Amino acid sequence: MKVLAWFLFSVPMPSGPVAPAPEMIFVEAGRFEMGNPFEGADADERPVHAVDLRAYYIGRHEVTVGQFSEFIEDTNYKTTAEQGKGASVLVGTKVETRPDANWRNPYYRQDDRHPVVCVSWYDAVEYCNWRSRREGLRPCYTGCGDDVACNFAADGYRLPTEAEWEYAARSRGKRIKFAWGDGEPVIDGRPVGNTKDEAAKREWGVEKIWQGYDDGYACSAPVCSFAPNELGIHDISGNVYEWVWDWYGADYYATSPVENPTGPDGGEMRACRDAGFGCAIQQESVVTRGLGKPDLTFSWGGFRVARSKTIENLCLFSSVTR
Ligand SMILES: [Ca+2]
Ligand SMILES: [Ca+2]
Repeated sequence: MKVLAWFLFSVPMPSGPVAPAPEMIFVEAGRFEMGNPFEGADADERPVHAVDLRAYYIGRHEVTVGQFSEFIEDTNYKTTAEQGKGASVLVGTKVETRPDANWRNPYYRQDDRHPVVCVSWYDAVEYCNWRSRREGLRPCYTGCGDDVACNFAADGYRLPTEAEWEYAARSRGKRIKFAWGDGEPVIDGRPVGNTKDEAAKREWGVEKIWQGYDDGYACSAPVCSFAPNELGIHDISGNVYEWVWDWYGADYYATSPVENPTGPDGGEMRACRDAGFGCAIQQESVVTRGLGKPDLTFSWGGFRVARSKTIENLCLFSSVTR
């Protein structure tokens, strides 16, 4: 278990031109062994257990600053950080909570192609519902605060479940540690992931890095800067942490249903996956579980979207999925 150091609003129907839909990757249905089969696994990553998933779609990349700014411009939504909470940011070798930190001001340079960060789980859910309405789809989420419900039969956007995230990150459940395989993030001599690397050491002076590996980015990288995994999904290892739908349950793997698990019925923490650029990725593999309070906001955490495979969206995605 890697503890991450630490209400929904009614969004009006959008008006104006419809922005391009997020690029989605089709993930075929299948069964896999979810959990950490490797030596040194944390207790919450065991037992390894069978999971059957129906087919779904997942974002080709993390939601970007450009995509998120369309949501804000359309709704005037105030993110959790902008409501006065601020966000945790990297200041030298330290993590500090700064009241003026938010997705517009993560304390490092970003442009529209970078993944949006400093967004809470609540912000991610609101984005999903807005995106659904924007495209005339049925929103998946109802309710507010800790009583949000997800309709997985809806054709709109939602967060992936923890199982969906892991299955996609492992290229349909392969026994691998990282999206690129088991070794260092280099394929054909080229870096394939934004990790806590030599660039981070140069920028911040931090020592616990992937020694000798240099991806060129001390903070976030533009999405799709590195090669995707076998399914065509970018940055599912590296760049930023990603919120998923599930409440976090430390012992959930022991009781998880086999068919399409969606996490515990309640809790205090939401699960998140992957490793941000600020984390030592050797300890943050595709089977490692993360968690945080749903109002947690930090400058190395964002999200990607998913959609259920429904009859309605089969045709819609035929030209943008593989
Ligand atoms: Ca890096
Ligand atoms: Ca990521």
